[in-house]
Amino acid sequence: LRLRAQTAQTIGLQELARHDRPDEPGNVLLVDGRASSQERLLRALKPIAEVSITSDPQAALFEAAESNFDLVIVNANFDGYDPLRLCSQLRSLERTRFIPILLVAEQGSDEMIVRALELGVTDYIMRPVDLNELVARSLTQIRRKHCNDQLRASVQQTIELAITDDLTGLHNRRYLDSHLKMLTDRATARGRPLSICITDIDRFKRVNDTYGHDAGDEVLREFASRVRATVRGADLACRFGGEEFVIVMPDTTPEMAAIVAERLRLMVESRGFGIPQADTVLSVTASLGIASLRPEGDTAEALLKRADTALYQAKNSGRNRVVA
Ligand code: GH3
Ligand code: MG
Ligand code: MG
Ligand code: MG
Repeated sequence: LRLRAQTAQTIGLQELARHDRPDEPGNVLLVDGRASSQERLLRALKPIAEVSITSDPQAALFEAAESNFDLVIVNANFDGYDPLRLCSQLRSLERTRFIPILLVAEQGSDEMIVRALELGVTDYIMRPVDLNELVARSLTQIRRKHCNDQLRASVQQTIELAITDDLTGLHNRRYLDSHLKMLTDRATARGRPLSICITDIDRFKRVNDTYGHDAGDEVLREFASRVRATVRGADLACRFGGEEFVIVMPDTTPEMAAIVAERLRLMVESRGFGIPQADTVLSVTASLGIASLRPEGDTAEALLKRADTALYQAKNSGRNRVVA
């Protein structure tokens, strides 16, 4: 009878392995203090997942933060170590908080299971472990993790699309509108400087009129890439509309902003813009207006307005220059 039961169990596992694989193989981290159970669980999980094994909970946390696991199985069989500590650490780290945790618990440890569920452990299974159950519960978690990953990625992608300018890949005006106030409020609260620069390509209409709209687009893309090369990581660069761009520079004094703007002006002027469509290289210049946050009290709108007025002056006083 025992033999038959074992055979049935083995067949059951193989069936599961064959017909019930997750669409992609799962990545499982098995944290288990005992070599004998490590071996047994590994054999059951192998057909459905890539399995990494460790008996050291601290190493487990490290590994989980480094790799992309779909499931962490924590076997509560450590001498003198509370496995819920690892579970709670996994839940609190940014890089591991979405990984499902399957706890393997001792019979009669109801209290521990309740605490585990409270701190965010996803599921549990009792010892002695029924391997079919282990595989079934693991598969459920791996599938759900894959679904959640896809969902998160597509939400992320949707957000990216909504805040990105298609043509240049810079942020768009919607993003600027929603972030400028936040950045100026934060600078004011912390007593930090903040400057912005508005730049507009000179006589851009001529590019379109002479070489066509596609050539104009090419100039916009190249211009954006020079903007990108000019700004720091903390700066926010966006296409404000048409051939107008805005750079928000936190922690930047008026003097520093003038240097950045002048650097961008030179970067545009000093090297021609290649237009493959027209097989030509164009000289392009831009005018720039800068303004800085007034510490005594200011608004995002007023700041933008002052930069825009400065830009207008740059245009009126001959273009290809920076006005503060
Ligand atoms: P100024 O020096 O005074 O700025 O002159 P300008 O010709 O650059 O300014 P104007 O505002 O008269 O013209 C801007 C042009 O930018 C007009 C419009 O057709 C063009 N434009 C706006 N958006 C796009 C775009 O996405 N692609 C292309 N190719 N052109 C665009
Ligand atoms: Mg204009
Ligand atoms: Mg222009
Ligand atoms: Mg314009």
